[in-house]
Amino acid sequence: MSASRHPALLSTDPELASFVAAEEVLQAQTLRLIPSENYVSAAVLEASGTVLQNKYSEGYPGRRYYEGQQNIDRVEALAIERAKGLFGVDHANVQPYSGSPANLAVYLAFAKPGDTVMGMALPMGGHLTHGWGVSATGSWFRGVQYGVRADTGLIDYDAVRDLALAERPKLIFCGGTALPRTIDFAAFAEIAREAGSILVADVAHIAGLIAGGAHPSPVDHVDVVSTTTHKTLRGPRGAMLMCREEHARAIDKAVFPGLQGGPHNQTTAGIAVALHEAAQPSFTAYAHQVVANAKALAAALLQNGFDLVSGGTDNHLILIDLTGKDVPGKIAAKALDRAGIVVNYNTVPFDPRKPFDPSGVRIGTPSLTSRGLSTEHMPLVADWIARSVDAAAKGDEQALAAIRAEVTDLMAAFPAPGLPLS
Ligand code: DSN
Repeated sequence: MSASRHPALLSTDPELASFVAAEEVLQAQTLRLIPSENYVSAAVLEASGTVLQNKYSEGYPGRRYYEGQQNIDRVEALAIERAKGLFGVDHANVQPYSGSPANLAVYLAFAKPGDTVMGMALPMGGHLTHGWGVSATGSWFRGVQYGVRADTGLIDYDAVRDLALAERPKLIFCGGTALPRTIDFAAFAEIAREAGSILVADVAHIAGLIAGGAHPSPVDHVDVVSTTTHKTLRGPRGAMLMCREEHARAIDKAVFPGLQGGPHNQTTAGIAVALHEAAQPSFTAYAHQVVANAKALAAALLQNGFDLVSGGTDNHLILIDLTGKDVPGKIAAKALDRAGIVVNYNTVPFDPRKPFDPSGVRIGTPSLTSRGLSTEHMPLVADWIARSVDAAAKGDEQALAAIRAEVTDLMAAFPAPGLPLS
């Protein structure tokens, strides 16, 4: 870490400073393929570390329980206006601390404990908070879950409809964490209308693609849009809930005072900056490049003999099914990490293995696109992945070290936003 970058931290707490410095090096040198991660800009980093942190602001702009809100109100109002403008919504709440609290606030707004709620099963690509059993949402509510078809890996909309009409859930969640294909929000809306359910689109993974016009928007189809702000949207760790005016009061009451205390104002500032960045033409180009890179990477992986869930991707995310290889997901992910390629192991639909030792590896292109890699680099990335999985099967640490050197070399040529060392 350079003294000029974090001088006070370095002098007050050199041990902690050394961890941050090591993380800066790691993020600069590695090829980060976790699809829910990204690099924020230097401006977002700066906004997220300001004195706004020092304020308590329970309430909403103009309606606070604390004084001294002259500037905080302007920050939050700006973030709200930018969210409304970018996504074309009536109402935005920018206070949820992250995606799970945001989703919990939706339950609080529209359901009572014990009510039936519906979402995609976690091992099929859904999220814990969509009613999965080990989550509070699956134990305080009665979660019923849909999945994908075994033969196509695609959402089975007929099965979703049958389940919704049989169960009449209070809430239906669409969206997830390992879905490589476009979500048909209109189809979900039709199902939710027939079932009399509130429809929630959890677009955490694809919010940046939606903002940049690289994925259809759910806004005209759903009751509530829930999103984190730090994935493809490239903001700080936080979340937003957006809805039509008719649901605004219920959503705001659920976030505060229902679930949370004071908003994290420094994060709100970072969100405002990220929303401003996402409204620029360069972000539209970024979002489309994320998808183009993912499609090119998927094609190159198929050429290298990998099986991909659903056969490819429409968005930023690829789910590699290693069932046919000698190497399960966790061993592959750890070998890739040693090769300087950071991924996460993941269940695949109908996975015969356990979630902590599953058959898949989940990758995505948001971070590498933020560094300027383009479709021409994707065959090389696929080749590195293939060689790493092969090396993992053979226990060939030398091969992994050689790939790591190649990765470090390429990454040095593509500086990452917000990092001094790239
Ligand atoms: N953050 C989500 C993801 O990695 O997709 C999981 O909650």
